Amino acid sequence: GPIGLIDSGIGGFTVLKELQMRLPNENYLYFGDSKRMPYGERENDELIRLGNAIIKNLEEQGAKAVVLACNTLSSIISEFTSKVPVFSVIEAGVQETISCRDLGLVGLIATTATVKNRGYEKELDLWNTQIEYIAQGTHTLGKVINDGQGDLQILKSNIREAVEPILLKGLKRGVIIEDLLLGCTHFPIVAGTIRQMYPELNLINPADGLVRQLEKHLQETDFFNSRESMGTTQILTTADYDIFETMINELELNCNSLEM
Ligand code: DGN
Repeated sequence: GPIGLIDSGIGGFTVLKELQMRLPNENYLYFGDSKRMPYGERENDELIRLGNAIIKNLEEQGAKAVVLACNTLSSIISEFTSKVPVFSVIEAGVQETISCRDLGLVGLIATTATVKNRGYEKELDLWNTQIEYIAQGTHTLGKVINDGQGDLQILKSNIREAVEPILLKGLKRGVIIEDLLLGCTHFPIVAGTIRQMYPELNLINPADGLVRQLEKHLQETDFFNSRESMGTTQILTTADYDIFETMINELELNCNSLEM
């Protein structure tokens, strides 16, 4: 069966991209719930209902594993029930953080819901580190990116509004923040712009850790797809067909079908 991925829109494409590059023989089934974008502004009880319904749908289509390619959903992962293993970008993001450094302050930008749910902090607590996240939620950046980024100045001011408070909080504690975790899967799409604005920051993308985790899981179970041929990718979305099509081309994703 395929590996299922879930996001509220095109954000999960940044995870799909890494997966396709590193595990090209697998089949993928991507569910983008663009109609209900942004998840980051929704209440948990609604997110639980939406997430469980999509997981069930992917399972019914034969998914052998589900990747929550959305930090907002990952921040409430314990609320989901599934028959197959569920992978979280937050767990992967924390492991990526730990592989970057073992102490100090790390900047984190995410949706308002991810920050409110303390998704990253709770996961980090499970590890014995002296790392602390300085988190800043953004109401708008994910949506701006999902809508096609629009005007560059608007994009930049959204990025600035999210990043500046983190740098300031660091300075108030006498620390120059060096690492910034992109805690929403939409953000790596504009990593180039963030890098251009803040060349001194090392950007952490949870997708890198997620690919490693999933690869390990597939190797340890009998689910590893050892065939030689390229896998297939099916993409489903509940809205914004044109934006999906544009981003598939822009990110050069392998896509066998796009349906709405
Ligand atoms: N891409 C999702 C995330 O990683 O949190 C949510 C984006 C959104 O719904 N604003």
